[in-house]
Amino acid sequence: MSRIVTVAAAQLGPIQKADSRESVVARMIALMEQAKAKGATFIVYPELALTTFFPRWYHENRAEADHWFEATMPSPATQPLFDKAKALGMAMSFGYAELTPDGHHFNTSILVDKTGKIVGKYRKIHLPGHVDYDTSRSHQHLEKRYFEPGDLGWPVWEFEGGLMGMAICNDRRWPETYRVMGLQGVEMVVLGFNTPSVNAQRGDEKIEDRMFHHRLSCQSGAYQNATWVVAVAKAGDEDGHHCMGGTLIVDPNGKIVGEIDHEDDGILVHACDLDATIFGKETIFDFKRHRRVEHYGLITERVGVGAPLGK
Ligand code: CDV
Repeated sequence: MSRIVTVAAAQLGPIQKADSRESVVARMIALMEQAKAKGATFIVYPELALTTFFPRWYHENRAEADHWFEATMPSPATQPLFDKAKALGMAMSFGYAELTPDGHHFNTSILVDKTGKIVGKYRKIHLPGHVDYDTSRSHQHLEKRYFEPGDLGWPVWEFEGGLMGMAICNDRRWPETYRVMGLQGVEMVVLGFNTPSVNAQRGDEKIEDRMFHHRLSCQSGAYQNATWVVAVAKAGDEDGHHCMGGTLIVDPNGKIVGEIDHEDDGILVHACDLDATIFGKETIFDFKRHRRVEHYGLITERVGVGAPLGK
């Protein structure tokens, strides 16, 4: 039986603060129709797909940020997206800010099957940035203020005939993200990102360097775990703050098989053969034969290192 998943990486161009959820959902539906026309059966949208990247905006009163969050999913504004996905028989994944019934805030992604049912949820674990307003930065990145670290780990799901996992933006830079899923046999990791093209703490860093780190992270995660990686950007200028693009799909050999070269709404479609993961999983990255867990204790015992010698 064929194990091809034809996936559409659905990049969103900028979303301004003033843009409504309804207007964004209309753009997502337009991308879904394009994806369907190109033969995709699974569409992946970015992190915090429904709104601007609001953690760049500081609210003294944290609760004032709650209007960026969804208290239900589907919500009235996203119901048309779920309806369209069901009508087209399209599975999907997208990110949003989640407010739970008991008042917790997460940066969340979901997996939705072809019938429109939510079958998987992931809450972002590696939250970058800071809690308080930071005058030393060129811009704010307040994810640690507005979100709690995810509490669901990195499960994988049987989905679309394979083993699927999710991550969100900064997670893609951490080998632990992929390895925890790799140890469950993951065959495709889907993730969305909002990456400012300027490093708030290092203004001379070039966008080329930031793209290099993005590709390096996704490619190494794919290769070292013999998995497909689908990474989807929200790109372009949001109210004067620029996010880089770089939506791409990486094969289980770590090679980029396609990349979007603009910063607008657009799709990248690729027929991903899940059986292409088997060779790596049975040879160089056959974890059960080659891993030496007796030497890995520090990975979970210690969070970080002290100051380097000489400081
Ligand atoms: N949304 C993110 O997690 N962005 C981070 C930035 C702040 C470095 C990223 O890793 O792309």
